[in-house]
Amino acid sequence: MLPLVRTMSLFPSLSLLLLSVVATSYSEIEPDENLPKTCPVITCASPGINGLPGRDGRDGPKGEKGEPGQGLRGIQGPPGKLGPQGNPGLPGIPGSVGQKGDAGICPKCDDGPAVSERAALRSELDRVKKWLAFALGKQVGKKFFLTNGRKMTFDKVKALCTHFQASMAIPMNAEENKAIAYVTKGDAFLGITDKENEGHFVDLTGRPVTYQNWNANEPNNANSEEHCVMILPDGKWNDISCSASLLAVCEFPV
Ligand code: MFB
Ligand code: CA
Repeated sequence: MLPLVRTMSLFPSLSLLLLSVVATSYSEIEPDENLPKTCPVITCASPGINGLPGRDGRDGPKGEKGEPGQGLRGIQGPPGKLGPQGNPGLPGIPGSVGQKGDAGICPKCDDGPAVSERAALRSELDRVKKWLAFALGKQVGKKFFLTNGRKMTFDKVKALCTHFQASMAIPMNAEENKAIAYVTKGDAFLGITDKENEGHFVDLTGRPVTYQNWNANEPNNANSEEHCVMILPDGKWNDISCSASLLAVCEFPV
């Protein structure tokens, strides 16, 4: 059975007839008070043209974050301003040895001993050193230990060695200790004390002494007044009063 609208579009005269029938039928009907007041309008025609666009709707919910854009990178900006000066660098490696210079001119050198005379003086000095080593002293490495054979207090030994541009003897190891005992045959002051801090023995510069060679039961600080150190004939050490009178022995740089 074809739908009504379709039938009517196929037979326009029929559609007029039908319309007139519908209109007549409605005009003869008395409105029933009880019936709802509606007015069905049946319009049968070809579809109308589209209406105007509706008003914009409300904004929808915020969308997901998009992928980074593929736009072109910006052009490189200008160089930044100069930074603060850096710290001085480490010293460079030493340069190579330069060429030998020309012979120097020394206007006063002519007054001094000639080159040959200087050589003679050096060998004489070496000979004197050997005499001292034979008689009173002993060399170990760069130290020459010498005694003047006299006894005196600690402070006087210290002053005597300083006067001769030397230092009181301070053995740094067993070999030096043995040389000092050999030169003095014992009973000599060493340049070591615990005056500043009882029981803490230091050299004349205040540095703790690493090499020590104490006799049995020493140091004992007898009578609480033994703050200097002496070397015994066998090379052992004993703490002793600084006012004792003992041999002077100094160490000279070779
Ligand atoms: C002590 C010694 C002290 C004195 C005393 C005569 O040793 O520790 O320094 O030399 O002898 C027993
Ligand atoms: Ca002692």
